[in-house]
Parts: sequence; C-alpha cells; structure tokens
Amino acid sequence: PQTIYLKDYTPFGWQVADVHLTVALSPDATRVRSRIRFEPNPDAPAQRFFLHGEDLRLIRASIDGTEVTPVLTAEGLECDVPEGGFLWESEVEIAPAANTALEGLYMSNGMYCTQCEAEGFRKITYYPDRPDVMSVFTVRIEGDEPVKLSNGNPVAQGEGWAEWHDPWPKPAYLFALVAGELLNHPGSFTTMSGREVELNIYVRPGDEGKCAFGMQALKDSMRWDEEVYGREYDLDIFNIVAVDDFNMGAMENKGLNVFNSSCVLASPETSTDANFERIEAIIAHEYFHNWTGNRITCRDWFQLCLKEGLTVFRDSQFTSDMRSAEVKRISDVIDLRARQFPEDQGPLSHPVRPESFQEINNFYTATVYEKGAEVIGMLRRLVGAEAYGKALDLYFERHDGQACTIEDWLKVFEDSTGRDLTQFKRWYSQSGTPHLKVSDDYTDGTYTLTFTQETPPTPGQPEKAPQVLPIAVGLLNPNGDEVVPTTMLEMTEATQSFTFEGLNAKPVPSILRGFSAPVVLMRESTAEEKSFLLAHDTDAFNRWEASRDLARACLLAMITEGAGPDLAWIDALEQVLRDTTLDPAFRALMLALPTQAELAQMLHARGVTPDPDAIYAATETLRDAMATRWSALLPELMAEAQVDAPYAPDAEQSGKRTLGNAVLSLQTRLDGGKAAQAQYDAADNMTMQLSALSCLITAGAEDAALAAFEAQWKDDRLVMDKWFALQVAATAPEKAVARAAALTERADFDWKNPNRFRAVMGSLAMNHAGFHARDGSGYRFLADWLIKLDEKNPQTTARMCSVFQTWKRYDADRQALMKAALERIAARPGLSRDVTEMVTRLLG
Ligand code: B3K
Ligand code: ZN
Repeated sequence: PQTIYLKDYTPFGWQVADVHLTVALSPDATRVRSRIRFEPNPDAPAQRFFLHGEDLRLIRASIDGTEVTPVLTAEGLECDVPEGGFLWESEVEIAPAANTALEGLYMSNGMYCTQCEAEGFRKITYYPDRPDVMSVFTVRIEGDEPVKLSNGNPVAQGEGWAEWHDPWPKPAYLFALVAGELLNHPGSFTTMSGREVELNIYVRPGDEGKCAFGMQALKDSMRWDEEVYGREYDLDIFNIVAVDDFNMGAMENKGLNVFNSSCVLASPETSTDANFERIEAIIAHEYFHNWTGNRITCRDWFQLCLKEGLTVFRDSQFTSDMRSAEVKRISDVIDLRARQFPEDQGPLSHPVRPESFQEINNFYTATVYEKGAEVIGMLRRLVGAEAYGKALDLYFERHDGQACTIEDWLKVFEDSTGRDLTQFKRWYSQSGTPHLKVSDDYTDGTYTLTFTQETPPTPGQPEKAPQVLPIAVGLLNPNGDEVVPTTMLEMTEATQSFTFEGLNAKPVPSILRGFSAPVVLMRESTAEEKSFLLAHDTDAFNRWEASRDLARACLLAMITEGAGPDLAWIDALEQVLRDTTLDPAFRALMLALPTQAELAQMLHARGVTPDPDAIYAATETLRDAMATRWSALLPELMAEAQVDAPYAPDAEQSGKRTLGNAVLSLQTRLDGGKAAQAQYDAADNMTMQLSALSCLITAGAEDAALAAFEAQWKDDRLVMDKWFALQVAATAPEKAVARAAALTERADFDWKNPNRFRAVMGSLAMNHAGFHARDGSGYRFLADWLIKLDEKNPQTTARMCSVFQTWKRYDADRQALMKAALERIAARPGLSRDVTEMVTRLLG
C-alpha cells in the first residue's frame, strides 16, 4: 500500500461552488447522480483533474453537458477538463446491501445509512474526497422509505422523494443520508438568540422508549456550548439517528448525527449508569463538533487532532460540569493509562499529529483523541482559563468556514497571549510518553524540587527534545497542613529546579496534581509518604494516586517477592472509605485495583517479564485479603450505598451504586454469591442486575442467573451484547477462551455486527490472563476471527489488531505465539489495506 505524507500536502486544483446529489435508493442498485460546479483554485499548482471513487459503477459522465470518457483507476478517475470553471455531471450505481464494510452507503436492518469519515464519500460518488474541499450540498433522496434524511434543512418533499439543503459549506466527510422506517422522538431547543430549533432522535420501531435521556443530554449540550464557549447552533433542525451496525461510537455529520445505537439508546432497565454517562458524553461530543470540526474543519487528515483533541477536551469539561470534576479527571487518567500509554509505549506509537499513514482510519486512536485532549488541557493550564477563553473566541472568529492546521490553532494562542509556542508544539510532533524523575532537597528553609524529563525512543524517533511540562505542585507540612497551595511550575529544560523559600520544616510534596501533564512520574518515595498523602492531600487526584501507588507497590511485591498483602495500606484505605464526607464515587475509585494489564506494563518497565497467571493470582489474593480484613466494613458501606429514591442516572445515585457494587464484589468473596444472588433477584435496573451477574460469574455461581438473564433479554440486542461480553470478561482465565468459542457457536452471534463481535473478542482481550493463556489458544482464536472478519469489515478488524500491541512485553514463548498469530493474519490472501498497515507496524 501507498504511504501518504504530511509534507506532501498540495491543495486541490479546483474549488467546488456547489453540489447537487440525487440518490435513487435501491438495496442492490442505488443510482447516484451528481451535478458539481468546479471553479479553478487560484491558490493551487496546476494539476490533472482527478476525482476519488471506489467500488462505483460509472454509468455516464459529462462536462458542461457534453458526454466524456474519463480514465478509471482503482482510486478514482482522471479527465481532461476545460480551463476555467465547468459543470461536472455523473451517474453511478452502488450496492448498499452488499456493503459489509459499513463505510459509504450501507444498510442496517433494512435502513439505509452512511458513514463517510474519513474517506467513505468516494464510495458514494466521484468527488474530491478531501476535507479541504468544502461546498454547499443540496440532496434529493428518492425512495419509498417513509423517513428520508440528509444534512441541513428540509426544503421540499413529495410522494417518494425529499430534498434537503445545507447552507454551510462542508467537506464530503460530513455528508450523511438516512432512509428507513423510523420513528422520531421529538424535542425543541431555543437558542441564545431566540431561534427555535427542531430536535429529533430517530430510531427503529420498538426503541422509541429509549430516547428521552439522549434528548435531554442534547439540550444540555446545546445550552452548555452557548454558556461556556458562546457557540450557538446554526440550522433549523438537528437530527440524531440510531443505527445498529456501526464501526465506532457516533458521527458528527452536519445536522444529522448518526449514532451506534449503543451510544444513544438508554433506559434504566436496559442501560447501566456507566452507559448513561457515556451516552451523555458522546451526544455532547458529536454536538460540540458542530463548531470544532464542522464550522472549522481540518485541512487534511494529519490534522485530525485539531478537531478530535479539542472536542474530547470540550466533552470532558462538559462532563465535569454536569457531574463530578474530580471523579471525571481520575476516570480520564485511568482511561489514558489503560489505552493511550500502551499505544505510546509500543510499536503503534505515533505523534498526536502523525506525519504519515497508509490508512487514515487506523489513526483514530487514543493518542489522537485522548492525548490530543491532554495537550489542550496543558495549553489551558499554561495560559490560564481566561486567556484560553479569549484564544478560543479568536479561533472561531478567525477560522470560521475554513479547513485548518495545528499551526493555525497554535498561532491563535500566540497572537492572543503573546506566548511563543514553538517548544510547546513538540507535543504534536514527538511521540512517546515522557518520564519525569524528581529529587528534592531541604536546606535552611528552602525546599528545592529538581525534575528531569526523558522520553524513551519510539518508532522513527530515536532522539527526543525536552517538552514544555506544566507541573502542578502543592506542599504539605509534616502535620498535614498545606503550606504551599497548588502552584503551576513550567518546566522547559531537560533538567530543571524550582525552589520554595521560607518553610519552617521539610515539606511533603504533592507533585503533578490533577495529573497536570501526561507523563510517567517516577518518584522514589516511601510508603510512609504515600500514606501521608493518602490521608492529607487536598488534591483529590493525588490522594487517589497515593493509594493507587500503594496498591501497585503491594501487588508488585506480591508478584515478584512472594510478599503477602500490605495490611497497612488496606487499613489506611479503610479510613478513607469510612469518611462519609467523601463522594461515594470517589471512594469507589479508591477501592478499585490497577488492572492486570497495567501491572504487566509496570513489571515490564522494571525489567521483569510479566507472567499473566502470577498477576492474576496476586490480584485475586489481594482482593480476598481486602474482603476478609473489611468483613465488618463491607455491610456498613453497603448500607450507606443504598439508594431509596426511584432510579435516576445522575452523579449522586450512580456514585452510590458504583460504591455499593464495588463492595458487593468483595462481599461475594466472603459469602460465595449469596448477597449477589439476592441483589440479582431484587434488581429493577440494569446497573444492579448486571453487577450482580458479574459477581456471580466471578464466584462461579452464574448458571441460573445467566439463563434467567438470557430468557429476560433475548430480544434486546444491546442488552444481549452485555450478556455476551460479561461472560467472557469476568470469567476465570482458564475458562475464558472456551467460553468465547462456545458463544461464537450460537445462532445469535451475529459476527458481522461490530457490537456483537467486540462483545466477545474485545472482552476476551480484556481478560488478561485468559487472552494470554500459556498454550496460545487465546491468540489463535482471536487471529482466526480477525482473518474471517477482515474480508467483510476491514475497519473493525484493524482496530482490534491493537490487542496485540503489547506482544513484546511477554516471555519468549508467548511472544513467539503472538508473532505467529500476527504473521498468520498478515498472510491472508487479499488482506485489507487497513489490516496490512496494522500488522506491519505491530511486527515492525
Ligand atoms: N469523527 C467520528 C469518527 C470517525 C471515525 C472514522 N473511522 C466520531 C467522533 O470522533 O466524533
Ligand atoms: Zn470526535
């Protein structure tokens, strides 16, 4: 496959004045007629006229009304064109029913829908399918489907047709079309300037009762973007559609967001608290793209983080405002460490702004999204909230309607704050996670912190330069009082010292408060100091981190030295858990242990080859010890976590349930599942039902409950996804592969549905010791399925290949087995470009 480079960017030779599309729907032979007015682009070098197109059957093409015969290639067509402007017309035929890749126009349960980002529009018609070509679209849809939707505002409709017009120029990746027998859950929103906007969530009949929460989340998002960013919605109508077959979470098409049904449909009976929170965040994320992504888009796909990093940052601000900011921050860091750190520390490591790719869909990664959001968070920390707000105002004012770059983004900050961001820009170009070492000194009332930063080599980047690190620090007196409140240190050198004067005793430092930079903090400190911070730190994140550090140290000692559980830490944690002034959600986070994958990573970083079975055993032993030691505490917490009010998915109630369910899983170790069974039987919402089921699975007492659950929910595909997933994720490692394999034999294992595929395969990868079974059965099983899926759906297959990204951490036998699995995938005849690139990078 061909490699595309950022440095090779050239503008397209023409501008598109306007586009008229007529789409005559039919499952096997949809006709797409296009009428596109091209004008020369004065800023572009001379070039031959080329339009992207893939899997299209060209029926006819003409220029200014005269039939032409273009040269067709695998990627599109070339054609001689007149100088100056001209009208291009074409008609193509496509087969949406045969489209299993779920990119372009495809069908899901009888409904038509599209996914064009990143390069799917070229599967619908011939077009300059690149984000810097923006145009005004008018779309006519012809078909018997009662609901026919596209971007923008509806302009006219009649028997068997509907026409839509989107006045805002947009790149083709934001095009969308939906048609089918759908029902709408309506709503409306009055914008800050008093305009009335019609809102709809369209779903398949039967799902209309699961839309209310999403509708409220949409309204909350619209209001929040007005209040916090001054951004008003810009069309008369905003539609959301739920689709069952979808490669990712959702898509921000202008005025017509398309959602994986799992990311919008919600009800207390069928969705967990975590589902509700995620749905709220994704609805917000897609809505926020209307300004950060749609009104201001990306010049090319290398700039993906321009819209994604910023929009993730915005949706995390929204969640912080709607719920608990402290809990959100800790959860985000857990997620970053679980998904982005392994990516940045392995063969898939790439900069937040990559410089080359073969298949752009492989770069919708945790690095682009989550690290991209961290970079924005750092920028905001460095310039301050007020200056950040001013810079964003300038960004919207200066770049509205444009396709921009990271240079444009940083220039806005430079112009509005007067700061030089040359060094800061390294966050966009250097891959890898910086390691931050700290030493300290106290002499005559002066306390000195000395930091050293170093980023290990990553693919293609052997040498790293120092980056700008905002390091939030607070100092505590030995009596527990805070003597220096949170101070933002700005580190720019490889090694740098900061001093604090006038202290009357050597303080205890609280470093990297709020996780102020996405680094690995390497500080040798004593268990006493960590326990002290656990008891006294005023920063919630670092208080949690102190406990996490103690848990990590305890588990590492158990694994490598055969030590027993650290009872001192368990007792210290008990004090925190008993503090009823603390948010239950925060206490639930304190209760959770580092994941087995994180422990494997830590061992590897210390030069110890991780043994998944030993890691699993240590984790189990520690949980047993916590349960035993807290046998008196658990019932008290359980009582405190009881929710007496009718179910609501808000932060307060869900915090209690999270705590209660964390406690239940420990309680299960003492009573073999008695309490869990009782909770299962009494549950009237999915959060309580599913966590009880999870406990029963861990206890090995799940058969009756699994059968009951299936009988109750067999007709609800989203709930059944949970049933599939949980059995594989929560089961004992020695049973995981067999269980996954058995599930794939079922008639309802619809493997072409990405949600169902991921429920089994993704969950197996999450079962650390199960996936890494010594005999290689987990690797073989997964490789078999990836080989099978690639023929139908390259995108979802490629994404899942990343479960192998840590393969070099493990022992020689496991490495050989994983390598063999990857090589077997690589050898599939006709392997997709997506998977070819992934496997090559993984093996590289
Ligand atoms: N922009 C889409 C992701 C498109 C993925 C294409 N493979 C969803 C989002 O980030 O909001
Ligand atoms: Zn996004």
